[in-house]
Amino acid sequence: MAWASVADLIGSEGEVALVGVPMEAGSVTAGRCDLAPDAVRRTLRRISTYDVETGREIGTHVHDFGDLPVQGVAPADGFAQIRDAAARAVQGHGLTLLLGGNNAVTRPAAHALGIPLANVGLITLDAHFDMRETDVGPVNGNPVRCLLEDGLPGWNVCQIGLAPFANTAKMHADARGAGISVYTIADCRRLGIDEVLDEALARLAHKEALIVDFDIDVIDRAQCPGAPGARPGGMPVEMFFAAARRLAAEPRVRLVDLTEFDPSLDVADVTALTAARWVAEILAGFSAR
Ligand SMILES: [Mn+2]
Repeated sequence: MAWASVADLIGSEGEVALVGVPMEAGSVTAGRCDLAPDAVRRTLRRISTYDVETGREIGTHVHDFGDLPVQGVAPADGFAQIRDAAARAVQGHGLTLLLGGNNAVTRPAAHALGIPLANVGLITLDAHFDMRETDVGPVNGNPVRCLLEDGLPGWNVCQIGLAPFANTAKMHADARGAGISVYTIADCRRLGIDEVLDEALARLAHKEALIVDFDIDVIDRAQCPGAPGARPGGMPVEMFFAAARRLAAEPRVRLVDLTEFDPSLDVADVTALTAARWVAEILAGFSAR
């Protein structure tokens, strides 16, 4: 008997929305993150809907909006298109998954909720602050600084998984100065991801809606070769999965993105299978709402 795969849950209607955003332009190091939505959709065929650890099937169906035509489009030029497509998805669905593409997609994602940024909470799982300067315009290395400049209060931001020797003192100082809550990868190991998420969700308890940026480069590079920014010493992949499930179960989380997966760098489908399981974890979390 053929097994049911997560790919079977994806079609033209569902409680959850999926939008592919194959944007690559604006990456600090040019690559092929534009190939990621296709690679993830293909790999979902290899992910069963059954979770042996909980004894539950994923029952959530996914409305796939397809891919936006943003290949080769610079983040500044794709901003309104991504924001508006994500907004349409958010309106009719409890949760929207944006499949990047590079990390520049997080800025339009935050604008897609249709509420003032003052009421939006942003959680990032990312090795980086994404606080590069914005004088070059929006790129994959500065969505958080762009959003601060757009009016997102730093107090609304929790950044989880920052890696040593992968950021600058100025980015760190600016994040602290803006009031951003920062958890390094060592904090995640010391406290455990559940405690870190408890603290982050408590801090954002009064925000009307939350978005989560899952930059896959937060994961240890040995477990995530298909992410140009991943480094040795990063987040263990099981922590990443646990965070995905936990955050997707939180009803105020309205949108999650998965960014920085470059299939052209992948080895033995490690990162494709990780990204596809991330989708399963998100759906399992959502099913528990
Ligand atoms: Mn990032």
